[in-house]
Amino acid sequence: MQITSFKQYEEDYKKSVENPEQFWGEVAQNFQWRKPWFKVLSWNFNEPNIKWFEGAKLNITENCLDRHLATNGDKPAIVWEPNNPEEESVTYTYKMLHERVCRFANVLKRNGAKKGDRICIYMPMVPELAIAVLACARIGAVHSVIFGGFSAKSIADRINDSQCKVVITADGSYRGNKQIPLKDVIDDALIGCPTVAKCIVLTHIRTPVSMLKGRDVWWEDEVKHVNDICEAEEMDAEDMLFILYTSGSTGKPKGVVHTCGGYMVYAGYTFSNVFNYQPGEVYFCTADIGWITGHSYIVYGPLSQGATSVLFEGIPTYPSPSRFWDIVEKHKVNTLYTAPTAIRSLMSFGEEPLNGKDLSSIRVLGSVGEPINEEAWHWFDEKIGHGKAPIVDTWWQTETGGIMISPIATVTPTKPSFATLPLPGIQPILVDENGNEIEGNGVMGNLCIKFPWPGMLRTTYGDHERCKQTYFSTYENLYFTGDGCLRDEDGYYRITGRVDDVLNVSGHRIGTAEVENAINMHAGVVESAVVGYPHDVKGQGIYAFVIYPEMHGEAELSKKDILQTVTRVIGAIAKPDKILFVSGLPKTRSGKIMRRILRKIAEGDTTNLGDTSTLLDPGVVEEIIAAAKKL
Ligand code: 7RM
Repeated sequence: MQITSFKQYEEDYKKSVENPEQFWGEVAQNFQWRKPWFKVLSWNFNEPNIKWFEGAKLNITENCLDRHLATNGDKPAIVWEPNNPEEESVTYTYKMLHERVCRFANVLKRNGAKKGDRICIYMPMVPELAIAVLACARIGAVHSVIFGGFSAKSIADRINDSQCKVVITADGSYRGNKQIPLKDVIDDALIGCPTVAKCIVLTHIRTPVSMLKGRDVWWEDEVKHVNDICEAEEMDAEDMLFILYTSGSTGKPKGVVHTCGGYMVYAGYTFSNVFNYQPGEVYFCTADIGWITGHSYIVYGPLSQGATSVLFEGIPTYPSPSRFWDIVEKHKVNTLYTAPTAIRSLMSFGEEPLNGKDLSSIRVLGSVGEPINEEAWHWFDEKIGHGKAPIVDTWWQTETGGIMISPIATVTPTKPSFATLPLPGIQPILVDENGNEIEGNGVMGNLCIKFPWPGMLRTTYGDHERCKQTYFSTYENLYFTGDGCLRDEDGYYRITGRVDDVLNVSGHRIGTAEVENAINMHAGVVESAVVGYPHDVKGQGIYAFVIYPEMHGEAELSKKDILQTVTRVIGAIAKPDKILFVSGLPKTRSGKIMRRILRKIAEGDTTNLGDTSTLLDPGVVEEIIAAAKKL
């Protein structure tokens, strides 16, 4: 099923558009099903109602584990690299991983979890995180992984939204030289989570934690009480596999729902093709499993293809900015898949961290999460790939489940800062504000997809109407991505960034409304408006305009308080980079904040603010500009 020439890409693409059911039916033959489908696809984008491989039965863990045992049981599945390079790395072969997953699946059952139950996972980047995810899938429970940087309140909101019954966590996690007390955070969250009956705690950093009698149990104790035999639950192709919360333009994150069959086929197919993965190669994706990239391209995609996936606990700059290159050298990494923000950050340390590092194993490079600027692209190409490793700039979203627009390594000619061409099965179109298709090349517009693909979201948990409104109502009969896009003279796609009120900070999606809500929770704040601005390393930084009328004492202290509030409400990832106290915000007569103006001010470009005559109080703009200059 691997595409090996550009001609084959063109043929496959053509076939996938002319006969999608035949195309995906054939791709799906490369997976293991308990029972075949009677219909490859039924769909409409109005409700929306999308079904792939209807009638088919499977368990994704049989595809990620069991089916490799006979021939590849002793092959490394996961290579774990700890935060501290002095500690030993750990390798799990497919046989070992299978054994651990089955054992932990039995622990879940022993703690009352069953098919269809939702389970929240809040863990460090350790092998047990992958084991927990796969164990849920093994018994048909729905996992909802929450990134370790989210606050107790964010966790509680997510747990309650999907009524999780079980939580899996650890005492704490390491992040560079910091320790994060995960169990303490969970304890705070669970005060407001009546549905949670059990909390399973892994020992990792050996920090003292409090264990609530009847609710909390230790991972290490539990696994002693069960054996390692656990038959996989038979799942319908359209049964829920997982929920992953993601930010949108409202204050409340949505639980994006992915299902078993289509997601498996799409994650596996795209992994194999985009990275041109070859048997025996070592593949390293630096994302966190708390984000979709980790779900699809650390766990499910690679394991479904029998690959060796490196799982790294730490951060790129600890103990030094050589860390990635040391890992590449140590584990002879063939594919490195990372984010532009990491590349830019490492770039800023110059070439010294690269001196003496053997990067000759690298064959393919990948980028994901945000637009990659040309400078970072060339640095990645020259310094890391030595001009010999194709870069796959992969555009996709939590909602798409897998990579959508991307070069196919060794096949598609690349072009700096372009995600290039749609993968087979993906039909992108550009539309104008009115939803009219913009045809031809050398054009820009809003990026939509006009035909279903197996990895697409099926709903947003507990609120199907919201799924319809957010993705399928802006333009009739189209899935709207929220991204702006250029299609150049060659028909190549370049994603230019979000066109809605969603920020992309270091590749993490953050809704401006969410940050505003958090800031507004501070007692002294009356109102706020948040916009993004260009940031050298993060891609986008967060700029907050805040009305705080009765400031007693120093402004700097109030800023610190606000940052702490945001950290408590959402998590440190949403902390504004700049806070500007203002006496008013630019609003229209109907009370709408004119973010366009604030964005210009945040960018430091106030030469052309456009029409400000519709503002309620045009004078406020001058005042904000003056204050911003002093910040
Ligand atoms: C995989 C992931 C999705 C948003 C998406 C874009 C942006 C992602 C690229 C990109 C330009 C890329 N999922 N984005 N990849 N922009 N080039 N290669 O990141 O749900 O967290 O974010 O990220 O705006 O809509 S996500």
